[in-house]
Amino acid sequence: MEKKRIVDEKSKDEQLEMVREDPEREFLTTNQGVRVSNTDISLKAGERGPTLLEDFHFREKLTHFDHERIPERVVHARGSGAYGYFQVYEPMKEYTSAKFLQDPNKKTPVFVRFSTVVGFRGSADTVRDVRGFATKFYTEDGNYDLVGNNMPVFFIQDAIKFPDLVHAIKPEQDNQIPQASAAHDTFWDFVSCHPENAHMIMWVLSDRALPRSYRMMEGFGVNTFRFVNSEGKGRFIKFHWKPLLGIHSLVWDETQKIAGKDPDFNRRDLWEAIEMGDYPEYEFGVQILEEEDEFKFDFDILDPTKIWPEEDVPIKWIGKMTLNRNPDNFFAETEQVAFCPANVVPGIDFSNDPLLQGRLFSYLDTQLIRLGGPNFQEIPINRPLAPVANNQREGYHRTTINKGKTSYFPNTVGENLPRPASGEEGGYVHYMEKVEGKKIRSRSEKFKDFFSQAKLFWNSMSEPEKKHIIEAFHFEIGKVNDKNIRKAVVDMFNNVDGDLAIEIAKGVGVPAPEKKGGSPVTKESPNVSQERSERNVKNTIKTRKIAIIAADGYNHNDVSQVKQALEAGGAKTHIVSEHQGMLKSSSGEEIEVDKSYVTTESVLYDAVYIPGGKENVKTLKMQGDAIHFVNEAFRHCKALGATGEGVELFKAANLPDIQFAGKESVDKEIPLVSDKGVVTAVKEGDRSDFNKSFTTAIAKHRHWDREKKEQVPA
Ligand code: HDE
Repeated sequence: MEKKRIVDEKSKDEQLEMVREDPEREFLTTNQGVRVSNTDISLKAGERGPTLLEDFHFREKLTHFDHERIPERVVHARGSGAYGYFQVYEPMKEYTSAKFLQDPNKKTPVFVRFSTVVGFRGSADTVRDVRGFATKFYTEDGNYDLVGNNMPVFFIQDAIKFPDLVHAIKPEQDNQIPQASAAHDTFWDFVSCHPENAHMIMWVLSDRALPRSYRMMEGFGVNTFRFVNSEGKGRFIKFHWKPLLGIHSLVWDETQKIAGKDPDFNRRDLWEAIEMGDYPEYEFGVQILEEEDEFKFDFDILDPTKIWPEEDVPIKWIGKMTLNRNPDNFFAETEQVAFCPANVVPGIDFSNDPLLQGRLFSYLDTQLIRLGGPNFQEIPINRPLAPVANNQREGYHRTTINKGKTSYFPNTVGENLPRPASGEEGGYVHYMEKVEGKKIRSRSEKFKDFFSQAKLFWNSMSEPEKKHIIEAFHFEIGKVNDKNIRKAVVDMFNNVDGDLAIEIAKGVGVPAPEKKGGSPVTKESPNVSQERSERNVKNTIKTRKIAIIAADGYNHNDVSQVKQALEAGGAKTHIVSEHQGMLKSSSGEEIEVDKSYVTTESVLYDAVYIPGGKENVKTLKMQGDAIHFVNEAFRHCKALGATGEGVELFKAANLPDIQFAGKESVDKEIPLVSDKGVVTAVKEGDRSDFNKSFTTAIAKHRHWDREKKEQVPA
């Protein structure tokens, strides 16, 4: 029954209907199935008397409640999940025997959990952090978990350092401050003591740490794995997820405001998109490396602080994942799901990446305590679709009722079943890697190059991205109280790029390094930049949110044409006004307000549009909230559009250095202007040209060329 549910594609309404029709749902019962006659008033000795111990319903209700919480994940505590399916494009037989990677007609069910790493379960979504991107494939060979992140490298090279890293980045020991943030002394103390962090820090301080949406971020397996084909030939691989909506981020000021205005921003975005049928899609890619090429690179391919630059090892896009169903119950599914990098299927194997090796131990270990014992695989979300048969028995919360006398192998009593499967029968056969070596606590020489790829990353950034990284350093290091730590960080990054170190030093009150340093690497890898990446799709407004700010007297012709065009492009629009209720247009039509200034904010939208209408704009000009809306969206480099008298609001907002449509001289009028993402049109009537320009401006996502306009009062 539960297995069926995972692949169940019934609509919400159909499911509700099923619930209503279920006769067993009608009456409230105790856990023993006894119908309850009153659940609002406890049993008492007299109307004003004490509560009686014999009120078994009261005691059961409270006891269950008292035990509702389970430990949250030690990292990645805050997450959101979704169901979907995966399909491969063509058989991958040459590289792997994994069955779910063979048949393009086959849909393999998946469950994905996205997460932040550092914050506790109740923290905000838009903090600067790595995002987890964990996928459970319910394959016919058993469950395969790809437990990845939205950044392709990691802080440390060996899992034995993980407790130190996490202790340093979590809130400080004495006062539990700060929440969900790296910007404090202990973390940067850790960083300055571990130069191997340098590359990952560049990613964490980049815009990658501020995703606009889980639907618009990449995913990476990070560690090096292996594909093994049916002949037993192995190849090294790295996994990639590419979002089909492109890779987009928020800006820092915006993330901080959203953390207060809507701490569930990313969670809500994922939920709503799926509810509305805008199913997130990601292509699945692999970088494949022949074993004979293992030592061909100037980095060690087992080092998780290094990428395999795509210029050296291209990505092969081999399939697509679609997320099309929200969970029914957050706790049962998203909270109780247990991912583990050791959950592999035949055809996928491990490498000796020392971070991966440690991860193989850690996940099961933590789940034994988090989910209360060794039987958590029986929880529906964790149960494989493939049949399970073994001799493991008993333990807390056992639900399987095993039949028969035997729980050992081999046996003569139970027909010697279940028995191990050979490779031909689908048994998992570990890759026969030759391993030889002295027991030693050491890493190979190439692991010691900490700065070359941090420099490669820096070289690959666009100018706005570089600026954002420097600003992120100013915030993060600026929050560090101990000046010695601030100085140590500056000196550490002097090994990456001398100019970067000078820029960091300027903002954090410590002297620049005495001698300008820097790695000699000049190579670039444009796809590590979001802005320069060929995967950063900028030709669609699908699922973008646009605020239409209006008041009574708005121009109905403007609103209906613009709204229709945006929605035809797949965007969502909200009418925003001073209060909820109805607005009356200049020609008498009415429109319903979706959000008021009290219930929303410009930071929750991708673009803002102001329609014409004399009275409309007269009112808006008097509303500080409307002006602030425009200013703030401008400051965050979002597309802004106005038609007719709406342009006057932009003028009133003093948007710096922007050309507007309208009269240029007494006898010359420019009907439409698109300037740095600010699109304005005058003249009544057809809005199709405006719609085209505005749509293009929104699709660009952000207009960095006006970012230096810090004089905007928002
Ligand atoms: Fe994890 N990690 N991790 N991690 N990780 C956990 O497992 C750990 C690492 C990742 O949505 C924990 O069940 C060690 C890299 C994700 O449920 C824990 C090391 C990557 C999730 C754990 C790493 C990840 C986790 C906490 C070696 C990207 C959330 C709760 C340094 C490839 C999965 C749990 C979900 C969760 C250990 C490093 C991704 C403690 C020892 C690298 C997405 O077991």
